[in-house]
Amino acid sequence: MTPIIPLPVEHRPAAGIFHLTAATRIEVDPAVPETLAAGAFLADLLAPACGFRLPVKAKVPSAGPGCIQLDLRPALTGLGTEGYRLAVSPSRIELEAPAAAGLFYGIQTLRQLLPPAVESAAARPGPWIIPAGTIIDYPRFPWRGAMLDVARHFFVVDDVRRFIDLMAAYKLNRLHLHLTDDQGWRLMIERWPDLAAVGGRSAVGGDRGGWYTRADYGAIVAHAAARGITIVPEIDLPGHTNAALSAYPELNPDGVAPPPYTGTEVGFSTLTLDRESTQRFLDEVLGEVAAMTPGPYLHIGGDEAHQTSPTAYAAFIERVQAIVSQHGKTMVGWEEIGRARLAPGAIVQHWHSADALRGAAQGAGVILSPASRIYLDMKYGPETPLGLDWAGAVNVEAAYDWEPARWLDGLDEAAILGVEAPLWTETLRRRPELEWMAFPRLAGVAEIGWSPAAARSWPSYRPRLAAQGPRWEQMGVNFYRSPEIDWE
Ligand code: TNX
Repeated sequence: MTPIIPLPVEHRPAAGIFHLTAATRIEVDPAVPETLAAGAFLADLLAPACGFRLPVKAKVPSAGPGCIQLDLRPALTGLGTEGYRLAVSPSRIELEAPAAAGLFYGIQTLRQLLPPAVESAAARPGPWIIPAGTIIDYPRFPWRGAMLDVARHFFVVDDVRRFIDLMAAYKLNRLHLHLTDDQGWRLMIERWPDLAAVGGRSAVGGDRGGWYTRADYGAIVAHAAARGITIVPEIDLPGHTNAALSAYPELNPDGVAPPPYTGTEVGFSTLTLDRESTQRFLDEVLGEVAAMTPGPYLHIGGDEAHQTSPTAYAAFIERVQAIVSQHGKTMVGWEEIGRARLAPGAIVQHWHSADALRGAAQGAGVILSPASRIYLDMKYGPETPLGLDWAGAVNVEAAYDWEPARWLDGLDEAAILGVEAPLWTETLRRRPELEWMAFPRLAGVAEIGWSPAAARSWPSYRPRLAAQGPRWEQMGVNFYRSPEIDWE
């Protein structure tokens, strides 16, 4: 059976092989834009390696052999909003899904059924063979995410696009961007332009800073959307705000802006709620970010506010919660927000304590990002050069071999929205370093979020992961060849 990550719900191999050639057609229903978009995406994906671009044509009633047929079937409700059915026979391929996301995910599966050379950027000879069989597939959790910290070190739009492409290949659907922190503010806010223009200049270690213009952010959002990924922007409040405080003196109680910060300590900065300028800042900044963001979520941080008393902290989060809701968004925050009074619909993100249970007790949904398992910035082992180790080393097996429903004692599985793997960048300065920390571990997180719990196991996963190696080589991914895996 062809190795696929994440493991599909049902995979029944059959006899025979489909040969994809320059004569293969992609058939869609031109009246259904989702099928047209999926067809174009598939043709574009295959073109570089195949050296030909498959034509995307209107489906004809008596479709002959040699076609890949894409169908939107809203009646397939049993597959949920993201599922698909993929049937490969020697003569044709049928991909059907109730919604656009499923078509996209079916294409990602098809991609892994093809030889690794399909990932090549240059034309290769093939043969482009796909083993016959039927796959029925849908995700376990609706939230399958990664987080990228572009605040400690800044990463240009192309780096983020590439990260999105790699996420999409494993059916991840949320990219949380940690846009602000003590060391840098990375998004232009027009009513507070110095947040980026001044607060965006710095980065950890005195490295070059940077920020996204509105157009940059829009480009990231659009690239993600075309791959089924929702951008979740984070404005970290009330702590982790030195960059903002350094850009606007009036945000400081003493009216004096602190210098930019390039170290890696946490928990020393805070905004103060009882200032007129803070209130205006919160409303205008969150308002602009909400307006720029088509997705329903606004992450407000809330972590490690060590300079804020428990009462002031709760008041701050509750005020922010009201503003987020006024701007029509769902509030997401790190687990600490469970200490505030949460409104219905709030989402808490567990990272290392039991605080998320306090959120869940109030009805909040929970995203699991346990640092000791899926913090992609943790070292793989004591010997690996990059990363931090405050949560311990996280090798490939540890990142994969844990069960969300059993992670937090007392957390009902129904409250779990899914998993998200954060990639903090205190020690990571360039794209190849991001990739080295994310891969292979992020593939395992994708499987935890997608595949049925009962079907998952480390012995089943290990060889499937090994089979990703040649694909990543073709894609030029700088992955860590962990000695835990017998790489192909
Ligand atoms: C804790 S996780 C943090 C971040 C650091 C990270 C490093 C969380 C909500 N806060 O500020 O970057 O550890 O691993």
